[in-house]
Amino acid sequence: MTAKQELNISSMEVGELGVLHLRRYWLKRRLEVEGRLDLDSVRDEHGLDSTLMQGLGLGIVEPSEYLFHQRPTYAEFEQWIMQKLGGSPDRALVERLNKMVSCYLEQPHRTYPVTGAAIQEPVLSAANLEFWQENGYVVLRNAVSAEDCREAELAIWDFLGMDPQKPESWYNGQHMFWVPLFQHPALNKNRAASRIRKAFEQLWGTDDLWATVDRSSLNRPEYGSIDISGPSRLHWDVSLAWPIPFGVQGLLYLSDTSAEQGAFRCVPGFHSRIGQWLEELAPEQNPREQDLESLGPIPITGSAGDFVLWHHALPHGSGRNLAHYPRVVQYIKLLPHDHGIHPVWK
Ligand SMILES: O=C(O)CCC(=O)C(=O)O
Repeated sequence: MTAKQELNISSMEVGELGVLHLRRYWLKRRLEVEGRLDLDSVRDEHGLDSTLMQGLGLGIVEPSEYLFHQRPTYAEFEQWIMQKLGGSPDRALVERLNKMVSCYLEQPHRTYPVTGAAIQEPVLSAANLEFWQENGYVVLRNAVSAEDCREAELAIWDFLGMDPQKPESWYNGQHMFWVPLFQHPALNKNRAASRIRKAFEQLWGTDDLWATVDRSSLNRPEYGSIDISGPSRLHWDVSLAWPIPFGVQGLLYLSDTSAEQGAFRCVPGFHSRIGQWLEELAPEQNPREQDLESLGPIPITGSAGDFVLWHHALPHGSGRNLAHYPRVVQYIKLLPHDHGIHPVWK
């Protein structure tokens, strides 16, 4: 067995970029790759690691892959970050991140959603919020402009080397469903869209949120025997260990999406029933392997620019695309640094 190494860099030690916790994050990934990290000793830093990487505008996937494959020195890691971001993160962002790290380490985590908070310039109406409470999802219409959608959609087509007008180009190459394009001005613009931010603020009950840098997807019409079904099996992205902390996921339709066009699907209202449903399962029954289709999922349709928000306790997944044009989606989530994470994955 490989000896565990002491994690001897504190969150307060900084490098050239002056970002707290970044050096420790780098060392943790390095020790992890080498099988020398005592995971139990750092489990409660998971939210901090993830907020730091999202807050820097890097997301989780690319830094993890880079650190895993390249095993850089810390100076090289900082250089890579600057190259990804097109320069150093600006002063105001570094200050906000450093404040976040200090709060994470020093203050007790809050319970979400915060009730009674007054969010300025709300975008979800009282009827929207009532619908959310009952169904665990809500659609924010016209969250971004048609033009911003089109720019993002074109960036995705371009990245995949496909032509939206030429179906014969859609089935070339390695593409399955997910699109690992993270850094693009059009995608960043949507991540910063004020209507999307406001909707998340209203649901979390705070304006102290960080946007994730997530991938996109292109869900093509079914064709022959090629497996392009993506995450069509209903699932959860959160641990089902009880209690499930509050959490909100979201996706932006970049193309108009009808019910049969592979629309997002979820089981309305299940966030209120999941506790009892889990309790009624026998101990040997894995909740993820039950017949979730029988719970009654419905497709959530939308026009380009509409944004779907759903409670992460809803079983959800994409639909099969039985129409003629791909469904194109950008995933966007905003969350507080101290959002709850159950320590046990179930
Ligand atoms: O793209 C979709 O419709 C579903 C996405 C999904 O399953 C997920 O984000 O976990």
